[in-house]
Amino acid sequence: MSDFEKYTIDIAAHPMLERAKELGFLTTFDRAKAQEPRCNFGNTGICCRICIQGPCRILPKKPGANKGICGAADYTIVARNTVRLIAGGAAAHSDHGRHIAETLLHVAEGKLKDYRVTDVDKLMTVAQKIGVATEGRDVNAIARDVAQAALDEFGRVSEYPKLTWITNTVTEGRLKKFNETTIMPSGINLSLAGLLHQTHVGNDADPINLIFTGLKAALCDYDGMHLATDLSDILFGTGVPVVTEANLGSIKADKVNIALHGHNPLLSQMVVAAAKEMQAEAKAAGAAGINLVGICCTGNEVLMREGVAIATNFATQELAILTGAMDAMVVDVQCIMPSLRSLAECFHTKIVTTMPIMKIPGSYHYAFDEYNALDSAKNIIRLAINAYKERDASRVSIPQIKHTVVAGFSLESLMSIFKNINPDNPIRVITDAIKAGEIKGVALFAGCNNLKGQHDNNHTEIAKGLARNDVFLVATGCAAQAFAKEGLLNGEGVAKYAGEGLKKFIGRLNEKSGLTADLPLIFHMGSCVDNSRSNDFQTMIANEMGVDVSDIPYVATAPEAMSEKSVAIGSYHVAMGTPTHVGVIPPLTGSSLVHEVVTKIAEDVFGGFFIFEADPHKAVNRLVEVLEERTWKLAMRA
Ligand code: MSK
Repeated sequence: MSDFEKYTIDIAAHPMLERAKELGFLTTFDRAKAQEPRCNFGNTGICCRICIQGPCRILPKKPGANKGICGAADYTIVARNTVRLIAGGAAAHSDHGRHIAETLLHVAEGKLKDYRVTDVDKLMTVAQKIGVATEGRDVNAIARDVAQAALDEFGRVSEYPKLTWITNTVTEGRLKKFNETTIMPSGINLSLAGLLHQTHVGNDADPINLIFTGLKAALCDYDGMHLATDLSDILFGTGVPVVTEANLGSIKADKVNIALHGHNPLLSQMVVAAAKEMQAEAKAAGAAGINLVGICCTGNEVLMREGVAIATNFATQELAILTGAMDAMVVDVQCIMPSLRSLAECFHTKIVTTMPIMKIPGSYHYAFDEYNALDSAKNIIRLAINAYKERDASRVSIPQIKHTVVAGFSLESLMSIFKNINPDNPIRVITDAIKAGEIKGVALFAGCNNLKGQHDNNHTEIAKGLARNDVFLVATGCAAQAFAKEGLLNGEGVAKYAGEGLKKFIGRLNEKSGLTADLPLIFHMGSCVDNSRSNDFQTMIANEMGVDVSDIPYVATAPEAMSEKSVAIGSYHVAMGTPTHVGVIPPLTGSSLVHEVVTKIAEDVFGGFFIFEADPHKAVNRLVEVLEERTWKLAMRA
């Protein structure tokens, strides 16, 4: 096996890695290798850098060095480091949500000419859910109140009222649990600032108290994500099934190629709209038109709503430039490698940063202006068209590898398929299949790529293993993109990998789906923030079964977790009562106490717990075991 094959299972990536080698460019795969061996203190979470007397590294058997200079024990250091990761993730997701809420408010106030409320039905549903009056009111007045309710989530400084989105979207049982355990937040900013205060040097040394504060921050993550999903749907429409394609073969040699990368759909939606208007300009420059492709979660946002193809996911973002055909890469926030800029110098590619909090020295910065959003998008497309004119055709080398993708499964679109089978109570389509033993339950795939393992391998191996075991699969983020690139998001995936029960179940959905394409093996629910769609799915299943979410056979897995956001997502899933697998051993093994709490004791309190297992086959066995245990317990109750 060549080094490239060891790096990634994505065969489209291999020739691009070869090309990088020829150019002498060290990709993220090379940089990951160069970081080995990792420092064991950092790797196990017992390196404390909270104050600048440090770093303090814990040597458990060495008197004096078995604690930090301040006296902090391993469990304090590990707990503090972990909850600070959660705070970072929750801040990123919720700030993304705040930006969308601010935009919706300005739309409702008539200040923005290029945006509008696209999905009025979703606006009404969200308004009713959070207690905003709708009867006889103007759409913009309702939108203003919904946006204001979202913005109020951030600035509240007293402990009451509690966060609106959590209060109105989880089961009664969960709400009671969050209140009893005092992890129910009232204000997002308040909770995150409180956490940073609590973890300051000389503050909280109690790992359990710290973990509970971490869970409170994780619930802020949930709240920010949920409102981001809801308000994005209101502004841009709720995803419906789309057929498109994925992998580097979606980049077109004869077109102006623009990659949309990051997370926030505010600008990328405008680029999609502008591209439709500017095809003639591209043709005048000698191209066959404009081709948009997505990377990371901005890619997932425009895939869900516009059917834009997926070029690749997090770990292979550099490779899109190595095709020599990428004219511009437009980035917004989160998961964007700073290395893109130096790689772009080897080609004609323009890297365009757009947000005030995400700049890369030497790249083009086109400040995103929501007041002139469409014009901002057009300026960026013009930059790409001009770059296309500089493209050296002899340096274009696009791996002709791509797969058909059937995606766009918002919960609404999934329910409309279920409705064709059971018009009176669509959710019973899945609860009946679980009760009948046709499927063993549901698994959510979330999260990133992590080069501590072979790129995309954990995602695909675990998905195939669970599918063979008749588990219904939903996915978001870079996990969903791994599946798209590997051909698992189409009907062929069902034929190849689904067990008999799952095949029968999806077959039944196919008969009544009303779609021209066959349904996929795994249902792509959207971007990272759209994990909230999966949480709503869980809540619906639990309510229909008459139990709490902690009792239903529903698991989550982040096979290649990497970002702080993935730590926050995993943590709130545990608080939601979900057994949550992580395929990378996180930096907390330095404290057996913290490790025990999150993998075992958490189950006694919340019903959810972490499973840390790097081997994909062992992970499948464990997840199936957990699902079977829950199904058995449910049957015993009946
Ligand atoms: S982009 S957070 S690498 S899923 Fe959402 Fe992918 Fe993880 Fe970023």
